[in-house]
Amino acid sequence: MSYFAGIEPIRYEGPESGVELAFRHYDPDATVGGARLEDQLRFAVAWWHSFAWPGGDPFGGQTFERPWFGETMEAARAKADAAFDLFAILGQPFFCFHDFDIRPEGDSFAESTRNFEEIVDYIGEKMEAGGPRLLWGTSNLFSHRRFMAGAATNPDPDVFAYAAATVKTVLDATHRLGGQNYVLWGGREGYETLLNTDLKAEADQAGAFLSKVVDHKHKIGFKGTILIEPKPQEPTKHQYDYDVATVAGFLHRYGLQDEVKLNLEQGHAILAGHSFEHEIALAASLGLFGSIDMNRNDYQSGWDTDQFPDNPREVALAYYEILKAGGFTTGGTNFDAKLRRQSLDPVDLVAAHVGAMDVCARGFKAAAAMMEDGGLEAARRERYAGWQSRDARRMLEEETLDAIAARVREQDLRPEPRSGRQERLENYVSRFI
Ligand code: XLS
Ligand code: NI
Ligand code: NI
Repeated sequence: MSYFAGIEPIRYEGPESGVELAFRHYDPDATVGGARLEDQLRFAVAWWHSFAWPGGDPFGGQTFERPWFGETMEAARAKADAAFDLFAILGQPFFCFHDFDIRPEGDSFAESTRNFEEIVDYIGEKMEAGGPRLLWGTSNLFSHRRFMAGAATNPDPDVFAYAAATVKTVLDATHRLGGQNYVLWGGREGYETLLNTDLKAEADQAGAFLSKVVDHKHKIGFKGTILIEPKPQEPTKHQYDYDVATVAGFLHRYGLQDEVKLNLEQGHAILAGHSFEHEIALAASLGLFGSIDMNRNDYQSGWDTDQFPDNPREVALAYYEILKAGGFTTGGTNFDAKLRRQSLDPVDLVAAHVGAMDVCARGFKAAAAMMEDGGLEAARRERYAGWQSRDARRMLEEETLDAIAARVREQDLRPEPRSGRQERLENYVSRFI
């Protein structure tokens, strides 16, 4: 019997619905911003938090009792069955996984790989039977103790090799399953103490590793996007892929800026001291925007708490930047989010996703309406209008400091400060939420 027995597929019922488990804003077939909402948002369920996470925290272990827990192939298949049962209830178009989430660890690389391939085939059959598609695959290069000092950036070359072999296997499987992207989140690529760390050596190792991943992608003909997911700290004290700006610098340093894009997570942006929309806008302005993990952090705790989104305004501002960047191509909205550890019931897992999908739909509609209205862009254009003048263009392209100084004196320039109109723009946004 299904773990989710008794829970019907969720339907769109409109904003006034009194039914607890219903979509009030997410109507997959509605046209919003010129396309179907389902195709705009491209929701994905994350295998790890939803099906593999036992509910532990630093002070206590497992709280969830899922019938599929256990390190056997039988348990792994039962987990996949439960996952596809949840997918059928939610009707979302995508899911994501790490190798580690779907297969039991073996005694050797060869055995882990055998386990993995067998489950990948099992999942592939379920996908063919009408399940959702794979938004991205990824390798877990951080949970096993062999990776405690990093994967690509490990001081031990054998760990680098083990990690490279793992990524090859998982990238191949992602390709086989028709995955749209392959994600590399930094895991333990970072350091705990500078006292034992060679920054230059570790950066060069990471650059070489990523270049090999890109080469392999081309070799096998994978058409998806390779994505790096920035995060400033946790698990290591200092993660190398700190934020968008840091990763952009890294990609340019190793000549990978045209090969790799970014998967941005709301909670990671907050940990880095940025807003989510800042990270999206910056990535877009650098041509690096790829995909998002739409899970928030608790603003007080300073941890990557991975909660489901619940704030339409924040979500709207994020989607506004995504729409400005032209919307998703291979990317989508992954819920890298976990329940709170007291949320024990099967229905909690359903409700968490339903609420999150609805908040995103609501925010997205607001963002699309703002785009269509064009008020923010008109204000922005007006603010920068002076740069359209011939003098301004010539100054950027030709004039030396000497020439500029002479012109300022000659034209007796006296720049007049103008209002930035922040409150009026905030009020404007509020009209759409
Ligand atoms: C951890 C990351 C991780 C990646 C996938 O903080 O968000 O879950 O998304 O490895
Ligand atoms: Ni995270
Ligand atoms: Ni993530």
